Amino acid sequence: PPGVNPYLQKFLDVHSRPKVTFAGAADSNTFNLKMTETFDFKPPIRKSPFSSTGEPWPMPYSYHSNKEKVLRLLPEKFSVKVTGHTCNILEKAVERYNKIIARHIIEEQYNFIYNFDERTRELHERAVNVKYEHVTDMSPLQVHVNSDECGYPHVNMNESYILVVNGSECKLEAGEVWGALRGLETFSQILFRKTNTDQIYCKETEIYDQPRFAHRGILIDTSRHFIEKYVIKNVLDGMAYSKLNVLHWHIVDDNSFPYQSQVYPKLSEQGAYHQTLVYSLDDIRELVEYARLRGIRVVPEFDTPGHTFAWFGYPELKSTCYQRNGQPVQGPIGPIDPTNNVTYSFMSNLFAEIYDVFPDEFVHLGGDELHTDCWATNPSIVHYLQEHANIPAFEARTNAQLYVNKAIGYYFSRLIKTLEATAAEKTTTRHFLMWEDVLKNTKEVPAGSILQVWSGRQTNVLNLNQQGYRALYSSCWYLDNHRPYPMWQEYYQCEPSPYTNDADEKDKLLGGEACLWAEFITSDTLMTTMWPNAFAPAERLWSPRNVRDFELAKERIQEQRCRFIYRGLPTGHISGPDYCLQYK
Ligand code: CP6
Repeated sequence: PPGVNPYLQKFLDVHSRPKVTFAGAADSNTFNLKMTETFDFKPPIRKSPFSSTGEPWPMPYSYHSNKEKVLRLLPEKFSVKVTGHTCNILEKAVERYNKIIARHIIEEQYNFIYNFDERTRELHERAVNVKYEHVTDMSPLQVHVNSDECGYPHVNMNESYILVVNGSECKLEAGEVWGALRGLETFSQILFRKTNTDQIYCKETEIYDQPRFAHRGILIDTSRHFIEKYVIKNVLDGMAYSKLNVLHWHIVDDNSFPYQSQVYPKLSEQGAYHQTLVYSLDDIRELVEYARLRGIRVVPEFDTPGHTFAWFGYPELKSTCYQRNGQPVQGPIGPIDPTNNVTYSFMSNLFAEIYDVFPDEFVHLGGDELHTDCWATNPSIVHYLQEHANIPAFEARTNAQLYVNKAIGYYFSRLIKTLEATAAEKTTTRHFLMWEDVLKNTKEVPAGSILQVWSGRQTNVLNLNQQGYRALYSSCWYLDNHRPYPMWQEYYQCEPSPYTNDADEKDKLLGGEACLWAEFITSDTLMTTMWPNAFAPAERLWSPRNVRDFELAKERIQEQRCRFIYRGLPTGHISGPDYCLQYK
């Protein structure tokens, strides 16, 4: 066709090439290469070269802006003034956001930014669509925090804030420093730059904001592939830019044990892929502090009794399973032995160390995907559980699933009692998260536990709640599970809550997590697989439940992707052809 895009022409030319023949094929297999994609010839809307039209992601609880009235921020006159309580979290955040807001000024990179042709300028201005007729200068941003709390973030932290930018004031007010962090992020997002000038602008804006859910998480898995420390920091930056507040660190699993314990060094000596592919306790402290400064909690997961092949630098923890011929199964395979006293003293010592490096009140104990076939084959385990836990031995033969579920119940109630006592000895408190599997068919899960739904739908949340447990939802946000390519719209449409009433919802569904399991990602591909897909759960978990129209969200999500690129975070495409202008 006339005027065809030259890139597309290359694809079309494929049809006129000779057919590809495979030499040696019996009956001369011939392959026709086919075009299956249909292309939309509309040129994409050019975004701001500063990847910004000043629209926030996730959408605030209440957001009003006035395109008729814009304010000009002159970097040399602008400053952030802390007028209320301050502390190192706030001071460091102000430093970070100053740099994000005026990086081009600080780094004297004007030339990268202002060299745009007329067409780019016009398209940008059309996208921003504001009137520059009544411009006034912006006053310094006053940040006022009403409390002096400045410790470690927690599930009940107050993340709400008010942000007002108009001709007479520019003010961010928050009850706690956590709200100030979220508000500074929003402030940095509603600024945009006028093309071909060095000026930053902001529409007159009034925001009242608060999260829908308290627990807005991302799961990373450092067992299947080792994830470099700097990549984890990138993840934490991306989380801060998206108002996500829990890093669920699935740190060990069958494939490797990169947690370098000092009390039990053989765990990583024998379980890590390599002695350089470990996280020392200092590495962990560094990451936890990096997260804390961004209002992000780090919840470690030490998954037991299944998914533990990498733990058997201490073979005494392992259950022996037997084959039909009575021979024991060799190798690391086999869950942790729930009937051995050594198991519980080991866990107590290990978790005492874990509590030291991970100050979060929550620890994830795993409990997923336990295979049904080991414990029932071991006569001494079956005998022990009959004696000590009243689990009928005949069920081991007649109903393997029921048997293993009851056995998990025994293991977890004893493990949790042990780990609660360990916490008490250290005069600290810990609550426990587990995968939903732990609850199936057993009533032994201690009340107050939080269960994470990863395979079932919202009805599983209801079921857990009816049995007295609070829930986290993840099923629809398996970010590694996309085929043939990610569709942010699907992640975005997912509604985690079975409730329509806020009070029930807040009480029973703590929030959700996007899970990025690492079988098929590495340190080098983690970021571009996680983002932009995790933008979708980030908005679902922060914004009110009626913010769910992806037609309305698509411009903003594109802007968020470009914002990440502009801030230096590797980020993938928004399910299809698109682009961001990049500056290094
Ligand atoms: N590892 C662990 C995994 C998964 C789970 N636990 C998993 C299961 C199914 C899918 C993706 C990941 N890889 N320890 C389940 C919670 Cl589709």
